[in-house]
This record gives sequence, structure tokens and C-alpha cells, in this order.
Amino acid sequence: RFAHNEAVFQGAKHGSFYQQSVPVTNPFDKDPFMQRYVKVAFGNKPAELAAIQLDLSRLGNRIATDVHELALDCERQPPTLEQFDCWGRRIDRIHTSHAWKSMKTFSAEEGFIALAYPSPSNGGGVVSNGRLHQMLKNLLYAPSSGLYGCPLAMTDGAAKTLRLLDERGGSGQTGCLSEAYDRLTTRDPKRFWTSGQWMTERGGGSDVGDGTETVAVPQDDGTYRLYGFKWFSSATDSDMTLALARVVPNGSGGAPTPGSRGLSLFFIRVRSPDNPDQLNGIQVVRLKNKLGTRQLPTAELLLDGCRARLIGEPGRGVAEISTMLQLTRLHNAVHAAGALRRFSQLCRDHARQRTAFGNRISEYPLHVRGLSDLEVHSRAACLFAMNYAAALGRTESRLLPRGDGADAAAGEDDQQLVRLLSPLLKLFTAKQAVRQAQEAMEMFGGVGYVEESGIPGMLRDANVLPIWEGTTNVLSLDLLRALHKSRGAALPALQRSLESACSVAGSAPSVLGLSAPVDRLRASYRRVLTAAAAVPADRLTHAAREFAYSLSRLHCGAQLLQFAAATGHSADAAAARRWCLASDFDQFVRVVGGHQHGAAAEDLLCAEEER
Ligand code: UCC
Ligand code: FAD
Repeated sequence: RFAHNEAVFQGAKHGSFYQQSVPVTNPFDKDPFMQRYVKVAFGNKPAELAAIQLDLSRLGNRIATDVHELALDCERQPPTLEQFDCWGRRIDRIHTSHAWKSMKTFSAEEGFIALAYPSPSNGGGVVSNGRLHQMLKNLLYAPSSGLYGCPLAMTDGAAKTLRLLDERGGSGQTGCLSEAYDRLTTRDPKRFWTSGQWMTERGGGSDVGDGTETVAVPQDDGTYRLYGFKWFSSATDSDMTLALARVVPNGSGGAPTPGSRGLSLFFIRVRSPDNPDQLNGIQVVRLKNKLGTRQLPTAELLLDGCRARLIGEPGRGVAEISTMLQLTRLHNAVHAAGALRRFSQLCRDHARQRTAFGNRISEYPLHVRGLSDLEVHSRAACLFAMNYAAALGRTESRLLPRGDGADAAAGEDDQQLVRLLSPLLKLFTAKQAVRQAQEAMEMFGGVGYVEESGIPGMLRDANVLPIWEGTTNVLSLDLLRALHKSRGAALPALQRSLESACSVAGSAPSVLGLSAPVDRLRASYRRVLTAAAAVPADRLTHAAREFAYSLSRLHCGAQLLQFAAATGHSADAAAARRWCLASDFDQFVRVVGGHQHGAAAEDLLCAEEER
């Protein structure tokens, strides 16, 4: 391979050996695991299966070619803000790249939102579980979306929020709101809108109840004018947004209601309908200078008389926007799973061509162990996210009737699980994406640390996943909120789902070797649920993170087992065995068992740091 000859380094020559680059391949055609997933999910509907396979294969082809190039351009040409024109006038114009704008067109055409909201006008309804079809496509697209997945996530959340409010009759959804819904869910690029989500203020992004200072002043025509400062607003090039604000009582001179019970939900057109260069009472104070997600315009916004429409029930803003959070958190997980899948592909392909110490690195058991760890985690994240999307789709087919939903009737357990698993899905997959991004970088060696390899950008972008849309702690507490609100129904639903997976996998052919992993998973879930039932509320709060991690690992184990039983494939069985025999299911049990530090010791450690 090497020319042991000084001639190759002479003159303009730099030597004869170069590492091969690792191309992005068709993420469906070249991924047998994803193909098996689609077969299992749609296998009993041959016409749907064929249509989806064709659609994913075609999408995968575009991703591996022109779309991935667009994503790289989004990173190379980040957005800029032009605040004043040459005459000194304030214009606050956000310039985005051609590539970023093309992603909007592409997203509409592919139905990245529309597929979940089928209607005669957007050509939907071909597949009974449109939500799953939509999320499968978003999963393939995510790592080549140039972060366009962010506006799509918020657009999806806004569409569902408007749809639910309309069905409840609470939105007064006439005129502009039904137009907004149609535009958010269309496949026509010329009509397609994206949405923002303005919650976070300087006073608090986790605690929006206390942190929100923005006030909404009622106007004579029934609309409101908003005054406040939104501290993080992503995709500020969007057409509309949903925002939280505190209504100032009309004429009474009283103060707005404090806390989260004082927050209401508002609909805002970001720019004037007549002049797209004219912002609606909004100043873009500056764009954030961020570690990653640089493709995405994230701005600080001054709302200075921004005209808005109250939607939903006054004072129920946090509860209303939770609909949006459920969708954006799912997109976050889909993005994490898509990134993990991409890391796995790139690292495996790199290992097959890179040599060290005389062999390809894919031949070294120690390196292969890292690769298979990455592969198992990426499979777990995919199954977690896609099965969640499938369950959500089943619940939606009841909430959003469209005439063909008889075969997708949602069960009570689906309802319980989509609420309970939402925070777990987001927090667990986000942490995995960060951890594995670092491993993937290391697997590439020095090249992985170099910008043009693309890996540093992926590592930077992964790091936002545990922060936005609720941090790990906040979501761990949301798990406890969900349990509390379920009045004892959620954990039994989870237990039934874990047990059902164990019994399906337990009766799989013995050649798959699933009985030991089933036994370990079953014994572990029993210990964890027993410990949770016995622990006092304050200790459960203290251990909420470990509780969330243990439940997530158990749930992923169950999904892997069930999938292996369904496919009967040896690689799926190996993934299930690896996960179920090696995972730390008992982390929570150890913490609440009192053998670890405990709250008093932790307080002491923090106080010691202060001195
Ligand atoms: O970060 C953001 C955008 C980033 C870009 C999007 C990218 C997406 C991925 C793309 C991938 C490339 S937007 C900002 C996101 N912000 C958050 O996620 C906020 C984090 N903080 C929380 O989640 C907190 O837990 C709060 C704000 C929800 C907690 O507020 P409170 O004031 O303590 O809430 P309460 O009083 O506990 O709950 C108020 C109501 C209750 O309903 P009722 O009154 O009926 O009992 C709760 O049950 O809200 C309900 N509720 C929920 N319902 C609260 N959380 C939920 C939930 N998760 N699901 C359902
Ligand atoms: P804080 O709430 O101050 O949290 C600080 C730390 O305290 C965290 O580690 C948190 O886990 C911990 N903590 C807080 N409360 C508790 C508790 N009760 N128990 C234990 N620990 C706790 N927001 C929007 O509204 N719209 C957007 O479009 C948007 N885009 C964003 C884009 C980017 C790139 C980023 C980084 C953020 C964006 N955000 C957006 C804001 C984001 O949602 C918040 O940053 C996030 O919710 C955390 O809020 P915070 O920054 O105020 O942190």
C-alpha cells in the first residue's frame, strides 16, 4: 500500500496515501434494521407497506445526494441579522441561506408535517398511521436537515395545538387561524408556513410560570398587543408563532395574575400579511452566538406592541402549549435517533476502510465493541421514538377522526403511555445522542476532530438536545407530574407493556437466545416498580433522574426484545441480549435504597464548594 520511496514526497507531492472519505449513504436502502422495522410496523397492510417502502427509498436517495449537500450549506452559511438600513432606519432583517430556504420547499413537498394531518386538500390519508409515516421520514431526514428539523418540530406542535383547540371549540378558529392550520399542514411549498414557539424569557425557561414578564394588553377589536422580551426564539424566520403572555385585566387597573395560572396562549403573525419585510411590533435585538445549531436563527426579541390573538382558555396557556411540547419533544427524540443512526453508519463504514497496526480497525474486537455499542443504542433510540410515534398516531386517529381510523382505535394504555413516555423519550435519547456523538468523534481519530469531516458540527448540535424543550431535570420532574396526574393508572399501563414484551419474547424460538434477557428484564422491572411504590414522595423527587433512566432503559429493553421476537433476526436478538444483559436497570433502586450519597451529603458537598 505504501510506496517506500522518497520520490513521492518530493516537489509538489504530498505522499501517496490518503484516507478515504466516508460518504452518507441512502439511510433506508442501506439500513436493513430500518427496513425490518417498516416491515414489522406495516407488514399486515401490504399496499401501505409497499407505498411506504417506495417513499422511504426515494427520500433516502435524495438525502444521500442533493439534500445532504444543502445541509452542509446551511452550516457553511449561517443566518445573519441586518438591523439598520443605510438610511439609519431599523429594519431587523434576518438573512438566511438559499439552502435553508430550499429546506422549507423540500419539507413541504415531502409532507414532513402534512402526513400527520391528512386531508383531501393535502393529498394525505394513503397510510392509516400517518404519524408513524411522518416520523419515519423525519428520522431519515434529521441528520441531513441542516437543523431544519427545528422549525418543523415547532410547526408540527403548532398544527396539533390549533387542531385540538378547534376540535374543543376553544380557539374561535375562524379566518386567520384556519388559514394558519391549512398552511402549516399543506404540501404546497408556496403556501407552506412554519411556526415558532416563544416561551423562554430571561426570568426562566424551565419555570415559565414565574419567568414570564410579557403582558398582553386587550384592544377594542378583541385582539391584544404584547409587550415583553423573549430571550430565546428559534427559527425567527417563521411565518407565525405561538407565545405565552399574561393578560392585563381590561380597565380594572388590577395586576395580571402571577404564576403559571396567569399565562395564556397567543397566536402571532410574525410579519405583516401585506408586507413580509415588516415585523409585527417586534424588534430582533440580536442573534444568539451559539455553540452549535448555527444554521438556525435563534434570536432575542423585544415585543413592542406585537399584535396577537388569544387562543384557548385564558389562564390555561401552559396546559395548552403542552400539546406543542409533546410534539416538539418527540421531534427532539427523532432527531437524536436519526443522529445516532448516522453516527453508526459513518463509524462502521470508516472502520471498514481504515487500517492500523496492519489490519482494518473493524477487525479489532475492542473497536468492534464500541461500534456495536453505538449500533445498539441507535436501535434502541429508533425503536423508542418510532413505537412512540405509532402509539401517538393510534391515539390521534381517535382524536382526529378521518374516516379510516377503525383499525387504529386507541386503547387506554396508549393514552397513558404517550403521556408517561413523552419526557422519558426526550431526555433519554438526548443524553444518548450526546454521549455517542463523542464516541463517534473518537472512532474517527483525529479526522473526527476536524471541522470538514462534519463530525464536530454533529457533536455541537447534539449538545442542544438535552437543553431545549425541557432539560433532563425538568423532564424527570415531568415524569412525576405525569404519574401524579394519572392517579395510579400510568405505571400499571407501563407494567402491562413491559410484561407483554417479555411474554412475547419469552415464547420466541430458543435459537434467538432471549430467555435470559427476558428473565433479567422481568426481574429488574419488578424491583424498580416495587421500589417506586414504596419510596416517599420527597425521595422520589430526589431520585427522579435515576427513576427516569431506569424506566427508559427497561422500556428500551422491552422494545428490543419485542422487535427481535417479531423479526426472528439474529442481529435483532443480539441487540436485545446485549441491552437487556448489560444495562444498569437498577440505578434507581440503588439510589432510593440509601446506599448512595443521599440529599444531606449532597447539600454538604455543594456547601463545601462555596467556601
Ligand atoms: O426550547 C424551545 C424550542 C426549541 C426548538 C424546538 C426544537 C425541537 C426539536 C428539534 C430537533 C432538531 S421552546 C421552549 C421549551 N420550553 C420548555 O420545554 C419548558 C420547560 N419547562 C417545563 O416543561 C415545565 O415543566 C412547565 C413550564 C410545563 C411547568 O410549569 P408549571 O407552571 O410548574 O406547570 P404546572 O402547574 O405543573 O402545570 C400546568 C398545567 C397542568 O395542567 P392542569 O392545570 O390541567 O393540571 C399540567 O398538567 O400544564 C399541564 N402540563 C402538562 N400537560 C404541564 N406539563 C405538561 C406536559 N408535559 N404534558 C401535558
Ligand atoms: P434554567 O431554567 O435556568 O435551568 C438551569 C438549570 O437548572 C438546568 O440544568 C435545569 O435542569 C435546572 N433546574 C431548573 N429547575 C429545576 C428544578 N425544579 N429541579 C432541578 N433542577 C432544575 N425557548 C423558547 O421558548 N423558544 C425557542 O425557540 C427556544 N430556542 C432555543 C434554542 C437554543 C439553541 C437554546 C439553547 C435554547 C432555546 N430555548 C427556546 C430556550 C430553552 O427552552 C431553555 O433554555 C431551556 O428550557 C432551559 O431554560 P433556562 O435556559 O432558563 O435554564
